[in-house]
Amino acid sequence: VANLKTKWLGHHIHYCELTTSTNELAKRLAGEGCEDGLVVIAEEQNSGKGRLSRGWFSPFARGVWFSVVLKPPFMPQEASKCTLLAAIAVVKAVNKYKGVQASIKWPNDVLLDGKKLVGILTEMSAEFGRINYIVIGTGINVNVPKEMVPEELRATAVSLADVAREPISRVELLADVLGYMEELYEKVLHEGFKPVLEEWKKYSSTLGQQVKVIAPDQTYFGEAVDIDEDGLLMVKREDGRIEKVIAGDVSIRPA
Ligand code: BT5
Repeated sequence: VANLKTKWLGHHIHYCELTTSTNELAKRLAGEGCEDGLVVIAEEQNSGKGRLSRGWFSPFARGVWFSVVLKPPFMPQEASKCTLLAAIAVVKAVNKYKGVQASIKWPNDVLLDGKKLVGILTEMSAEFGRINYIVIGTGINVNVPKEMVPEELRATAVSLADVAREPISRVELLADVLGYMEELYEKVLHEGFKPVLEEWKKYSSTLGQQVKVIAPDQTYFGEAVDIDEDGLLMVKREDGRIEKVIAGDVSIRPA
């Protein structure tokens, strides 16, 4: 990757033109004992994954579809916070382009003009209370022409090129994201997640919003007031009670 300024992240790259899902490939390579900081990139995924067995549309050469393998020393329950870390890294990188002001929708979306620009999927393998590895998969729509976007996504998906007022190099963008990821990850290793969670709040479009929380067992309205030290969203319900929302089983919508 040209322009890469990291000390270690992405110094080993596994590149392919086509794969099912870079997360699946990264998990396989991690299982075979690949190095910490391996980055798996594909020009195209024919079975890109979202959360809860949803899909991720990943057409050839139109986005940055990649996964990072990390072997962090922290507890398995901390792993999900890496999604927040990745989101900050992407927002910082894309916001350098003229005309672009993206923000983070808790927990794993980066939005631009209220539409989904990026999706992040963090997966983990742990054993005996320790992390073997985590895989952070990130998909950034760079230049997916409207007519190429599947009908059902047209109203909700956006590409960087739809908004940016300058050309975008996918390689430079990736190098930038990896640079920020490494910086944030090293901060976590030295100082814990606290400073990163604080930084996350600066880029969040969720906090302060009236939201509708759709959980499997209940639906309610409230105001997203904060995230706690575990990265859970804190929602103040109309009766004043604070509800902690766990990512994965809920959908958050502006109320
Ligand atoms: C996500 O899931 O947003 C996580 C997506 C992670 C994708 C990356 S790409 C590299 C790595 N390898 C993988 O296989 N995955 C990761 P979720 O919050 O469940 O959102 C999925 C939903 O987003 C889908 O059901 C669609 O509605 C929508 N969607 C699918 N493709 C999209 C796209 N390209 N742009 C915007 N929205 C999309």
